Amino acid sequence: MSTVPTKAYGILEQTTVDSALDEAVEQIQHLGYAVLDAGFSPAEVAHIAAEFDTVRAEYTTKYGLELLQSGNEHNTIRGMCTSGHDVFIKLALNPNLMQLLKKLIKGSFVLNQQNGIVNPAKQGYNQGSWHRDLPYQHFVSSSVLAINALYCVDDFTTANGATFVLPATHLREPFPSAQYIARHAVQAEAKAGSFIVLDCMIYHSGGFNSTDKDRRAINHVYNIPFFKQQINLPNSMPDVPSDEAKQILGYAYAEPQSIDAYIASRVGKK
Ligand SMILES: O=C(O)CCC(=O)C(=O)O
Repeated sequence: MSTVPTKAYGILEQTTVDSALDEAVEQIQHLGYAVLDAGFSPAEVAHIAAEFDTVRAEYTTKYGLELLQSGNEHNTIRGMCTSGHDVFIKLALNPNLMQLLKKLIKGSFVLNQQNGIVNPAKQGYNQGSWHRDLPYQHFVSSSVLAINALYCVDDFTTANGATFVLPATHLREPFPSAQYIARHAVQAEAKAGSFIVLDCMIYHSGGFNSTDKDRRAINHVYNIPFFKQQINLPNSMPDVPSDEAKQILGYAYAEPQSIDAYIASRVGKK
């Protein structure tokens, strides 16, 4: 391959970036995905992995494997931040991620869901199909509506089914042709302790895990407050200290239960 040209002509405007964060922002805007380091020490990465297994075991005991299997829910752990293990609330408020989201989403954003995801060894699973994270939607938006930050509990490798993305499909309405998919799908490898950050309108799919070990991840969908949460998280979460955390976790946006409650919520607001 010849070297990439550095000269240009006819340019009136150019984006400038001076940090890894800005590079990730630019890549997500153009291609729909990027990898972001969460900034954890190896001990913190290991702690999250251990807590993941504890919560998974508690969740499976609570609901029962048979029941979870009957709804194809046995590879998903819903609402990890409601588990009582504080590390998942901290993960949902990760400072590097918050900085990135503030650059990508105009105005406020809310955590829509935080779900543990297991890509099981040699089986296939419910995320192994192309989808958008605002599923069933065939429009594009001039500004970002929602972002999925998929935290890698384990290294994501080609062998263990690292996430496939179809670059730039957040910018076009239809699902692309089989030919486009075969030619342009990219598998996003990433180290444990990273987030694979996706514009929620990009088509993506988990890959097949051909290793002997489950591949674990935790998805975090954040969206503009116009959309409701997948599950009402504040209802089953311990109280959180700061007002900003409350806002991001959705305490401020539960819909009033009645007109009376709505009117009461407006009192004193112009
Ligand atoms: O497990 C993966 O690689 C993909 C997860 C996914 O598709 C999702 O969180 O929407």
